[in-house]
Amino acid sequence: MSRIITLSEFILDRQHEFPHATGELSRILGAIELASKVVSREVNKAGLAEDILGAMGSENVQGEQQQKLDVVANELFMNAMKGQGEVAGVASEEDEHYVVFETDRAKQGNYIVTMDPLDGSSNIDVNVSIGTIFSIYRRVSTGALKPEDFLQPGTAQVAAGYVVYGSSTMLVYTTGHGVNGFTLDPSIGTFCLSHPDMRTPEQGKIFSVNEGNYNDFSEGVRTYIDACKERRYSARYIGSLVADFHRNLLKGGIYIYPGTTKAPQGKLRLLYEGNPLAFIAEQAGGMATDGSQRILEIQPEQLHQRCPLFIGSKAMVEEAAKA
Ligand code: P6P
Repeated sequence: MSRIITLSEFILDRQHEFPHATGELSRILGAIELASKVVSREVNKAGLAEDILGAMGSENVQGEQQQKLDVVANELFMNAMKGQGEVAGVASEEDEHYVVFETDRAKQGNYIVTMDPLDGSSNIDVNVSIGTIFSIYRRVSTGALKPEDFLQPGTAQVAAGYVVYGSSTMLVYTTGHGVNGFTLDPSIGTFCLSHPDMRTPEQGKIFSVNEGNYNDFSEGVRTYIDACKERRYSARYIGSLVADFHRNLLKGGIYIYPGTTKAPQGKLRLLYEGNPLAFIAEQAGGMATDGSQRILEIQPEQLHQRCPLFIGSKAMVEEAAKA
């Protein structure tokens, strides 16, 4: 039996990959790991726990029905970030404005985090996999946090990752030196290295798109979808970005959430969905564009701005963009 490598051990082993490695980033990733374990426990008992399922009866900044677990997950990640002091503030899908941490230590923090604490949460009640997505940046301003600390292009990310709460709970992340996947062993409460140096196939045979919107897509997108069908590719779309992205990353495929006539910028958010997954896709040999430009090079103007997303196997993203 090969030696178990835990996430904590892996992070420390790779610390040398950072200039001026002082353990700050390791501590942030450690805090995300801890919060992910707690969210995994809550998600996995959701069907049984009293009063944890369903909608809160409130809406988030997106105007979307907040699920109770959305709020729980947001609080868990926020508290984890606040508690360890390297993070000065967090921009979350669940909060209209970025949250500034007021502890003395956090005020000295060199990093900010953007996150979608529980993406696809409307799937919780029907037991479909959901996920957490995060990006980590060094702050660029001095003194009090400013919008420019959060409105950095994706190329400035120092780390990014996602957690998929599925048949198993996996944490997948990159720091710009490849992509590695860790599976939670609930019997010991530890994420263990299960997918070292993940690479996504150059070409795949899976396409993930909500074809219910087909008639609102551009001619180019419709042409590409038709080509996928002509080639008898598999249509796989479960309405949960992290789960669709993770499957395509492993097997090869493309996920498309394009702009439509009604929503030219599509539905997904640049700061905490597009950028972190684009960083991972590129680090695994894949590609991510908005249909014309590299996601990571988009200069954000607003915290919750949307972007069309074409992401996955390089050859497929390139072809879709040319269609
Ligand atoms: P639609 C979930 O709300 C989400 O943000 C992604 O996880 C998912 O891929 C997409 O939206 C589903 O959106 O419009 O196809 O239902």
